[in-house]
Amino acid sequence: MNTTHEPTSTGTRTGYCVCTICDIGCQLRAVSVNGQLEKIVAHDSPAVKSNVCFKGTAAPHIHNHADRLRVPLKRKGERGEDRWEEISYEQAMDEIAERLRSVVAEHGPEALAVSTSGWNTQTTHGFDRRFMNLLGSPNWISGVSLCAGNTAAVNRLTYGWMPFPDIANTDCVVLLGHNPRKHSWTPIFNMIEAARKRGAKTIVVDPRVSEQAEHATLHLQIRAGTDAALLLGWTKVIIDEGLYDKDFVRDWCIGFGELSERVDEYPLERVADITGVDPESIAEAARIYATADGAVIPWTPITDQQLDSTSGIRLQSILRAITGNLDVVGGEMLSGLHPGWRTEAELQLHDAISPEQRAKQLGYDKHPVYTYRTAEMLRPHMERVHGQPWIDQVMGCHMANPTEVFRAMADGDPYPVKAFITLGNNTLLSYPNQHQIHRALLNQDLVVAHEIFMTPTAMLADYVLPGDVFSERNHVADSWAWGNRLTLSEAVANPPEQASSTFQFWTDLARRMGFGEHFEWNSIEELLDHRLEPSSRSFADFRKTTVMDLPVPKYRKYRKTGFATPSGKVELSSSLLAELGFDPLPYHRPAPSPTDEYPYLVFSGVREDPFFQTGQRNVGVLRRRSPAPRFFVHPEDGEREGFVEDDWARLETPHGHVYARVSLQAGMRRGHVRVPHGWWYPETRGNVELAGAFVSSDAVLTVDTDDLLDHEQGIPHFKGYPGRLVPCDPPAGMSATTLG
Ligand SMILES: Nc1nc2c(c(=O)[nH]1)N[C@H]1C(S)=C(S)[C@@H](COP(=O)(O)OP(=O)(O)OC[C@H]3O[C@@H](n4cnc5c(=O)[nH]c(N)nc54)[C@H](O)[C@@H]3O)O[C@H]1N2
Ligand SMILES: Nc1nc2c(c(=O)[nH]1)N[C@H]1C(S)=C(S)[C@@H](COP(=O)(O)OP(=O)(O)OC[C@H]3O[C@@H](n4cnc5c(=O)[nH]c(N)nc54)[C@H](O)[C@@H]3O)O[C@H]1N2
Ligand code: SF4
Ligand SMILES: [Mo]
Repeated sequence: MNTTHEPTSTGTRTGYCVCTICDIGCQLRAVSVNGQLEKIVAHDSPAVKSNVCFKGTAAPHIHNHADRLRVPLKRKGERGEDRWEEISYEQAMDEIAERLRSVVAEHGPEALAVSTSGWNTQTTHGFDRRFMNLLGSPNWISGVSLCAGNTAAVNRLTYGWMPFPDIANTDCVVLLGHNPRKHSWTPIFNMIEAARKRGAKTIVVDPRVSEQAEHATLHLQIRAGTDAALLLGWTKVIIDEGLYDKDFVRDWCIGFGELSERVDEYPLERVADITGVDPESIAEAARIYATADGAVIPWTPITDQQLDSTSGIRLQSILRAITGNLDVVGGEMLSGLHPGWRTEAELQLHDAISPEQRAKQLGYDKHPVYTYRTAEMLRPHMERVHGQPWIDQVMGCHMANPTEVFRAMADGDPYPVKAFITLGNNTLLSYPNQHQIHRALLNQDLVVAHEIFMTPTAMLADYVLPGDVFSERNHVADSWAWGNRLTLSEAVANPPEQASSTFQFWTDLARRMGFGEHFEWNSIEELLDHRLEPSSRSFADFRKTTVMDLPVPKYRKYRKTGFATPSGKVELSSSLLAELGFDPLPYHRPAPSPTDEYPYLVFSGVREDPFFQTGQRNVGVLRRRSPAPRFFVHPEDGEREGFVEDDWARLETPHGHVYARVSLQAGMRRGHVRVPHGWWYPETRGNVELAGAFVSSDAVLTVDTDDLLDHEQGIPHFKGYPGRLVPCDPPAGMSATTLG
């Protein structure tokens, strides 16, 4: 193995690091002593010094954790038994290559699937896709398919780009269930706070009184899962009252007439009925938004996880456009690419995989919106406007559909997928239908996990490779081709024993698989030199001169280039959706309603301040802040079901059940239950199956049958599904210390 790090041996060293504990990527300063991360200190620039949360400052507890994986492990015994043999990195890589070769020989290259969200491994420099494209597999999936990745793909349908909100200059912020807090997406929270102080209005749409709702100009306490209906109502008010930007609509939009007809189907009374919000407040919110001097609807994961997700996301795009907020100060910036930087998409080599293999991508036929199929249709328009054919915004623009991949892994339908590599992603808990994912992993000939801790997913692997962390690798963070900022991240510490980067993993695997000539860089620094080449500077130059590089924004760029859509205009009625056989206009699709048997509307996916997604339950300083998972209900609902604060409950849906403590919260909308994401119990490893992966994970509650997936993308529905709460004892096998 080539070492990818400059060893940092003795003495104290301070560097700029981009934190990857969550996906927002604050730039911090990290101090190491004798090659070990000592502490995180605030940034020295006043502009960003408050962009740090208590997870970021806990980095030394994570990076120096006693449970950090240090050497490659090979499975002993049955899959999932969690018994291991330590082996050398060379042996692990030789054996992985050998097994992958036999899977490909037997089933074809499409039998390899890869899952990575890329945030925490600090991107793979596109090497995962590069490897797969050279091999011939299109089956790359990611947690970003439930997050900003799929949002980016859907935004591109309407105007060819994923916009970034100019919160710093805006007059109005709309938060559709998005709830940045002091310790959750801190930079966005800080920006919203600053905007509020300047007098910007905030509109919060949320079934509960969230932290953001408490300070909002207007809070619409919506019924979960009905955001698309609400936005159809807003659009109708804006059109009926003539509050749209007539010049922009005339000159730059197509399909306004069809859109007007569609929203006529959603008069305020109907929208009020669906959403549970009174008609006056719906209209008032629409007016505030449309008449603001610059307004933004920042990306939200809420509409990424609903039955009519594509419509919900499209409606946000449509509102941005018809109110004249695209690519203007205080509106939504269409940044374009950084001219001095090679994007991941360039490194991914999407022309290396044949069109026939691309068409085998799982999801390509049935749920095509974020697959290669739509990317192929957008290709000439991307090239025309942005100079590159395969731009991959937020990694989400040519993914396979996870549900279809897990089905192929579990049942060989429509063809077998028999090798699975997961990097920095706790796959078992991170998609819907956990039982199917479990069967899928059990049915593989090869599973590799690249991880920093022994997660339930890693326990199901044949080989577990120890990963490095952000304080141990050099990097230039881009903004996933969403924004165009470049940010320095420096190695200040040494990785443990045989831990290494995902860059190294793909390079070493490619060399063993016979296409090493395409992985010619011998270190991350060499690769960074290559990526920075268009600006004629090396990584060493960049590091000497630049902490953060943010090109001066240019506005209304579409006047020169048009939009990157087939018509060159903003497509209010989407020609791409029509060509793919879907409704080209947005609509509301009702989700299953509560019943006598399952009387509550459950919404899952709560992010807790001390943890990122499924991580950090093993980090004492963070776990003590939230020792056990919690269901949140309105006090009246809680009392009716016989609960007092802190009682244990079992939440049951027709598909599964999970356990957590009950918290009574007056701010909850009645009839709703709020459920956290990502819980497992690392401390029960060895005593409870897969360290409690099935005890409290929200992925157990939902399945991904067709009736519960968004049509166009195949996105699962997490926001508003029927369930019931049953009093119970604490889950079996959990000790008092575990449960706090
Ligand atoms: N500490 C911490 N911070 C994080 C993360 C983390 O794991 N931990 N994860 C990061 C990631 S990847 C993401 S995607 C973001 C998510 O960030 P947020 O969007 O802020 O997610 P939540 O904190 O779950 O808050 C979502 C809000 O949406 C409301 N909501 C639920 N269902 C609906 C609905 O159907 N409609 C509407 N309008 N509102 C609804 C909830 O009541 C809640 O207040 O957080 C990021 N920040
Ligand atoms: N059921 C369900 N599924 C969801 C969601 C949900 O609410 N419910 N939310 C969705 C959303 S919004 C998102 S953003 C995705 C998030 O999905 P991911 O970002 O993939 O998050 P995790 O699945 O928690 O996996 C992260 C793993 O990376 C490991 N890790 C951390 N740092 C490093 C590193 O430097 N190197 C390596 N090799 N590994 C590292 C951690 O130990 C952890 O196990 O999940 C999505 N999936
Ligand atoms: S918000 Fe916290 S965890 Fe996320 S990048 Fe910033 S410091 Fe790290
Ligand atoms: Mo996310």
